[in-house]
Amino acid sequence: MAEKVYNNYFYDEPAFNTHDGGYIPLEEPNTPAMPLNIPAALVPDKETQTDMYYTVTAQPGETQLLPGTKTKTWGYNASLLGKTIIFKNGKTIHLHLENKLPELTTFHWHGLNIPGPIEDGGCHAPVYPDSSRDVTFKINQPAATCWLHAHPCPSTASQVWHGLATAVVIQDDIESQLPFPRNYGVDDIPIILQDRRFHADNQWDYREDYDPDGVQGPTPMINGTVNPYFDVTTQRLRLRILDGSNRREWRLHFSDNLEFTQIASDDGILPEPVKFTRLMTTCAERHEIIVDFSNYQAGDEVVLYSDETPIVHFRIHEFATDNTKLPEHLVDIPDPKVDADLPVKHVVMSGMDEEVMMDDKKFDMQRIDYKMPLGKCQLWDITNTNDMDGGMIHPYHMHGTAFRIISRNGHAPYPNERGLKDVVSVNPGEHVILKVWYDVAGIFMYHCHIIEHEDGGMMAQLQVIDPQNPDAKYELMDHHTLMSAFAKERGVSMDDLWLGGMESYHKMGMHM
Ligand SMILES: [Cu+2]
Repeated sequence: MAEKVYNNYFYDEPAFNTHDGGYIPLEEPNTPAMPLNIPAALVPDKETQTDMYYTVTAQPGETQLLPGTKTKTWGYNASLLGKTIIFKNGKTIHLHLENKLPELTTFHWHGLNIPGPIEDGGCHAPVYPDSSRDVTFKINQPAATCWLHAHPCPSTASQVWHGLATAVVIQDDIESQLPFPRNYGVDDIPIILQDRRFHADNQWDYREDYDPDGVQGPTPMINGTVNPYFDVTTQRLRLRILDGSNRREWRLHFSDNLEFTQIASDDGILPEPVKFTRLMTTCAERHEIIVDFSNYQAGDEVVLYSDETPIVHFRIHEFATDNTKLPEHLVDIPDPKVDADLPVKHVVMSGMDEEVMMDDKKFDMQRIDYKMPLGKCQLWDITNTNDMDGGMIHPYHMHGTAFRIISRNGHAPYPNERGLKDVVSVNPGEHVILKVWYDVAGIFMYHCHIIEHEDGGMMAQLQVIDPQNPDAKYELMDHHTLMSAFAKERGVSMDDLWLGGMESYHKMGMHM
């Protein structure tokens, strides 16, 4: 039987972001081709049999993105984005988190099953300028491509836009036995998809570009490179694709309709490899794919597109023949039994622009919206009620866990959604049923990952309660404290403070 190759984008076409009035199409940069930036792996301060120690520094810098003046950017241990951080499953991680930026930030470990709200690094764990925070947690999850990004409410979107996002790779003994390319930088590379608008003197201007439905720019920026090419020296190439954009959906396909194979989703390897010619990714999702260039030869070029815009040029060089075949079954996926005592939990994402809400409320840092017990599995029904002009797709994300997708409007999930996920994009009018369980206790956020929507209040938080310690107390920050700190750091009064998400509350007559 011929293997199935999927060649559509699955999502509801009328809800693609291209139909939004504020949509900004990508444009092919009119600048010289540059080698794709491959972030170096961050070197641990120390590593033992059981522990890994890292210093992660959020810092300002300047990056040569276009010819001429460098762009002012932010990054982690780098001027833009960051070094790739490697964690090994089973090890205890000790992080020294430093902030060299002019304003407060947080270090959110997107995709890690670690306690919240402090280790998780959401809005309750600020690190102020010229100060640091130390956190320790144990990695207890399968190999995956996760990421680190800033998460200070309500300025997450602006800080990610300035460059605070980098890949986090979890390694384990199961992945290392599978026949995947894993020579980092050679045949195993991150592909961080972002888009920016360059203003006068090659600078970014978040406020000028602000859109409450998500900031976009016309220039594709891949791993912090404009107009990149990559030199292919192996027959098979593994791409760890991360949609690190604030708003943009990427509809990916290669020249010649080249087939590729997805091997992993957000939080781990898929049960079976899935073949595609087209793949749509929405904000914060990860897709690991293997591309096989056996039909090409030295001197050829294969182009990765999003819609009609070329975004990465793969220049083919001599390579050794590689006859590796992937097994039909890759890994087993955990599938806990739903606890009969827990009712279905409903979550509704509603509104667009400033009206965005979750369960008819805007986010409040001091409010616990839901409680669930540690270690028990519950069905969550996630709905998107948008119905204006085709509506828009909201990528729903949960901190501190990975979930399984059970169904979309009663139908099977998409073929590449059978593994562990922490982001699921929900079409307008759709009910997506998830199996949700937590292996760690604490307070966790859940929200739309169009980052301006989360800053604008399409976010809530749950407390996962450990029955051994039901009265655990958590110190929660509040918006006012964080906003006062931002105002002080910028030397402005509270009345003159501008942070993207604030307008979404003010225009709805709400306080943060
Ligand atoms: Cu949204």
